[in-house]
Parts: sequence; C-alpha cells; structure tokens
Amino acid sequence: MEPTEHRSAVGQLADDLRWLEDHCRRQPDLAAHAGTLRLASALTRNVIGPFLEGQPARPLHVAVVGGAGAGKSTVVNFLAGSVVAEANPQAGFTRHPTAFLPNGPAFQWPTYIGFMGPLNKLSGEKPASADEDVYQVKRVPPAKDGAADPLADFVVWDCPDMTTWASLVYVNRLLEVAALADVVVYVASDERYNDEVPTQFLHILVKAGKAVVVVLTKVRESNAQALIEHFRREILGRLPKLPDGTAPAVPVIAFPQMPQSERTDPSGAGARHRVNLLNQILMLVESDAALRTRTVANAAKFLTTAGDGLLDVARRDLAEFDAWKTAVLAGKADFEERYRKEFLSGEQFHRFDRYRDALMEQLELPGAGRALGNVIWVLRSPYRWSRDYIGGLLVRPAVANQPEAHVLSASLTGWLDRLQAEALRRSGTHAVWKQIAVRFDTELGPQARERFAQECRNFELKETDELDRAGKRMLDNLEQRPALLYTLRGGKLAVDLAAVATIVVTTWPPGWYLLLIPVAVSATHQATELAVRATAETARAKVRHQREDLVATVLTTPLAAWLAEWPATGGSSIEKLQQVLRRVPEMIRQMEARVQAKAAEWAAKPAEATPPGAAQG
Ligand SMILES: Nc1nc2c(ncn2[C@@H]2O[C@H](COP(=O)(O)OP(=O)(O)OP(=O)(O)O)[C@@H](O)[C@H]2O)c(=O)[nH]1
Ligand SMILES: [Mg+2]
Repeated sequence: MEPTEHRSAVGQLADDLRWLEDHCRRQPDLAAHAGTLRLASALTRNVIGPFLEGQPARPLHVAVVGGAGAGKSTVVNFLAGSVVAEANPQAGFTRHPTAFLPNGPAFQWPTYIGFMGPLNKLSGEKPASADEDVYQVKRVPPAKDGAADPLADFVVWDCPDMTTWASLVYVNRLLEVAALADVVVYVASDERYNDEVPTQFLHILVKAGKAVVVVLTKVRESNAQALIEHFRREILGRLPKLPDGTAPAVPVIAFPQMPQSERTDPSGAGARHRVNLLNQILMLVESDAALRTRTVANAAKFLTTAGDGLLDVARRDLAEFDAWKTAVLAGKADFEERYRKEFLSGEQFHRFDRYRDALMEQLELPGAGRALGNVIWVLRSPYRWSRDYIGGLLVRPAVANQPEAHVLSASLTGWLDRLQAEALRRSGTHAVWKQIAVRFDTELGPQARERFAQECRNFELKETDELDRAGKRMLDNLEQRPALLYTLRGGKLAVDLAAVATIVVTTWPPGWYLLLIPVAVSATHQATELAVRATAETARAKVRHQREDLVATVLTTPLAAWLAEWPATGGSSIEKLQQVLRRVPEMIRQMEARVQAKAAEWAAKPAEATPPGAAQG
C-alpha cells in the first residue's frame, strides 16, 4: 500500500469524524459524545496516520491531563526533572499544550500532514496561559548532575485542564494531545479527585486503550494509602471492563503535599516522588516499538468498537428523517383519498358517453338491413317519446362535481399545510425539523408547487388519452370480433322479427293487437340498451380505477419521493450524514486491517531501540 493511499484514507476518515463532531456540537446534550468523536478523529490523524506512513516509534508521548489546578504542570516538572512548566495557583492557568523534548540528541519530530489537527505549532515562545489554538515545543535543560534522562525517548506534554465538556477550545486542545499519547498521566488532587467531568474523561482514555498512570496530588502522607485504595475502588472500580473481560490495570500513586523546596527541585529534594512516578511509567515500556504498537492497535480497536456508538448521533438524525418520510407518505395517502372522495366518486366522465352511443350505433344493422332497422325505429317512436319524457321527469339535476383541477390543487395545499404544521410542531425537538420549518416558505413549498404544476400538465395529457383509449377499447372489442358483432346484430333483428311474427300469427286476423308490435320491438331495444349501458358502466368503473392509478403514478408518487428526499438534498446535513454513515464503518474496518498488517511487520523486525532501563533511586 502506497503512503499516499494511506494518507487519503486516513484524511477522509479523520474529516468525516470531524464533521460528525461538529454536527454533534450543534446539539448541546451531546457535548460529551462530541468529545469522543474528537478523540476518535485525533487518534486517526495523530496516531494511526503517522504509523501507517512509517513514522518511527520514537519519540513516545506522555500527556499529563486532569482537572483545573490539579497539579498537572507540577507533575510535568517531575517528569522533566526540572522546573520547565509554569505551575500557577490560578486554576485553569495552562491554556494550550506544550511539548517538552528531552535533552539529548535531536529526534525526528512527527511531520505527518494533519498531525495535531487544528493546532498550529508556535515558532516563538509564549506563556502557558496564552489562549490560542497552538502548541509549543520546548527543550528540557540538561540535568545539573549530568545524569541521563530516564525519559530520553519521551516527549512530555503539559495540557490545559479538563473541567467541562462545554469549554470547547480547551477540550479540543487537550483531546488532540491525549489522542497522541502513548502514556497518559492522569492527575487528580486530594480535594477534587472525584469531579465528574475529569472522571468521564479518564473513562474515555481507558476505553481508548491508553496506558494510564494516576497521580493523586496534594495528599496528606498519613492519608495516602487510604486515598489510593478509595480511588481504586470508587473511580477505577467503575471503569468499563476491557474487551477480554478483565479490569483495566491502572497504577495509582500519591504525591504528598510538598513544601515549595521539594516542588521546585524535582531531581533533588523531590527526587523520591519523581522516581516513584518514573518507575510506574517505565514499567509500561517494554520497547519503543511495542508501546507504540500497543497505542496504535488500541486506537484502531477503539474506532472499531466505538464505531457504532460514534455513529449514534447520526442514527438519531436519520430516525427523524424517517419520521419526515412517514409524514410525507401519510400526506400522500390523504391526497389520494381526497381525490377519490371529492372528485372521482362523483365523476361521470361524460366524454365517455360518446363511446357508449357509438357502441349502441354499432349494434344497428348496416346496408340493406338499415331500411328494416328504420322501420323498427319508426315503430319504436312512441316508446322513445315516452322514455325521453319520463326520463326528463326523473333525471335529477346533476350534482355539480368539483372540477378536477380544483380538487387537485386543494389536496396539494392540504398535503403541504400538514407537512409544514408537523415541521413547526417538531422544530424544537431536532435540527432536521428545524431546517425544514425554516426553509418551508421560501424553498420547499414553492418548489413543491412548481413540480406539482409540471406533473399536472403531464397528468392532463395522459388522462384524456387514457379515457379515449378505454372508450376505443370497448368499441374495438366488438369491432374486432365480427362473428360476435353479426350474431348480436342479427340476434336483435331475429328477436324483433320473431316477436312481430308471433304477434301476427297468434292474433290473426290483424286487429288492434298489432299495437303490441311497437311494444315488443321497444322491449327488445330496451333490453339491448340496458346491456350496452352495463358494458359501458363496467368500462367506466375501469376508467375510474385507471384514473386513480394515474394520479398515483404521475402525480403523488413522484412528488412524495421528491418531498421525502428533500431534507437530504442541496448539500444539507442529512445528505452528508448519509454519506458519512455509509463511509465511516467501512473505512474503520479497512483502517484496522491496515494497522494489523503494519503491526505484524513491526513485530517481525528486530527491535530498533533497546528498552530503557528503570530509573535509579
Ligand atoms: N502546597 C502544595 N501546593 C501544590 C502541590 N502541588 C501543586 N501545588 C500548587 O497548586 C497550584 C496548581 O498547580 P499546577 O501544577 O499549576 O496545576 P495545573 O493542574 O497545571 O493547573 P492548571 O494548569 O491551572 O489547570 C500551584 O500553585 C502549585 O504550586 C503540593 O504538593 N503542595
Ligand atoms: Mg498547568
């Protein structure tokens, strides 16, 4: 695998996690979750990326973290062996991270692109209290007695405090360094060892597989052992179990209340405390390569196991998105129901009458038969007159059916109004709804109407066409079956003639009974008309169904699909969220596989560095 390929994959994953984090930050109750996401993206760019690109294990990184005023800068001085960090009674004094390089031959500072994310390396020097997104690098002066530095392979980081997840700037600066660390020294003071947010932070670091050493500061010496036990039980006892079911091994040591003379002379008057701390750290270091491999493998494992949790925020958004889709579909069903009730059920499709009359006409005899037909037609005249007269009396004025265009437009208004009301009602509950509510009047509503108007033009063309086709189909059914057509025509004539013959023969000699003839031919005609009407009604019902389908396929289904996807288009957060949700799990899987492959390479190589020896007391 080429380094550039690693780089783009790592860059993409880190960016996606960063984006998820920003997305999360917009929801205040998810601040801690955003912190986990920041840690995940920082692990990707500060640990996994450099490792895959072949950066050497050295320097290892030890980060000193904890609550405000816990004594972090003081502990940094003990690690460095001299006063290098500014300890200050003002809590929250240290505002940006500072890296202290060991004295000795220079080693390669990580040059990985994206290393430390948004934090820039300061070129000059600034006080630790400078509140900027920067980190600075300083060098530890040589030991006065010329002794070798036990942490010669380590960069020691002094960090801002961890007091609230909400103070973004500090948390982010801190997380950047914590992610980078091979060893984390967690500092808690005797008075505030139990603070909630630093404890949550400790939990996350342990979950991320960091090697952690706890230093309890400002402890009364008589109380030290009891406090250590208490801390193990109450704080560490609540740590999540490791994937293999064991409790994480986290050593705890106490730094007693020290007079200033000890505090400011870590290698001299305070040396016993320093040795105690260094030994805890050096015990974790089998070799540079082994410790770094552990850091990287655990980071990859954290991404894999935390992966699902990391995406929780996205799932919540997508659940809201699904709720929107459900609302759209409910509106679609309402629209169709309304169209059925207010238009279709009362619609006669008068245009269709033409085809019914044409069907009736088809049953009349052509050619020579026409003359006979005309005779019968004359005979039926009294029937026709009375039928039309009675029909005229019976026909109730047609109920004015609402025009179709009117029903369609009103149904659309109903659909959109309902969606808008839902978006407004829920806009306080989630950003997805808020975004919809805010953009409804200016974008969603007008765009939906415009689309609908276009679809309507298409619909009108198709509906006329469909009606004509149904009418023609009815006529063609008969026309294309000449045998049936002639049987029906002939049959009707035969029945008429048979009736006439029967009347003439049975009532011979002719008398007033001949008046029965018009009655008989009228009766056969009425029967034929009823049959034709029934055929036409069946066809009309079919047209009604087809119209219903047509509304669904041409109007409501495309519009519903467009409405449903609307929140996920135009570069919206949902669109990006869907992309990220698809991409992140796959990239994490790939990343873990790459890390495993590279770790196996490292394990096969002879160790580059000899393990550092334990500190001398
Ligand atoms: N008396 C006494 N004071 C201590 C001890 N350890 C630290 N302090 C003091 O506690 C104060 C805070 O210590 P720092 O090391 O600056 O703490 P920090 O965690 O770096 O604090 P911020 O950077 O402000 O978050 C300083 O004034 C230290 O001198 C101790 O053992 N005894
Ligand atoms: Mg400090």
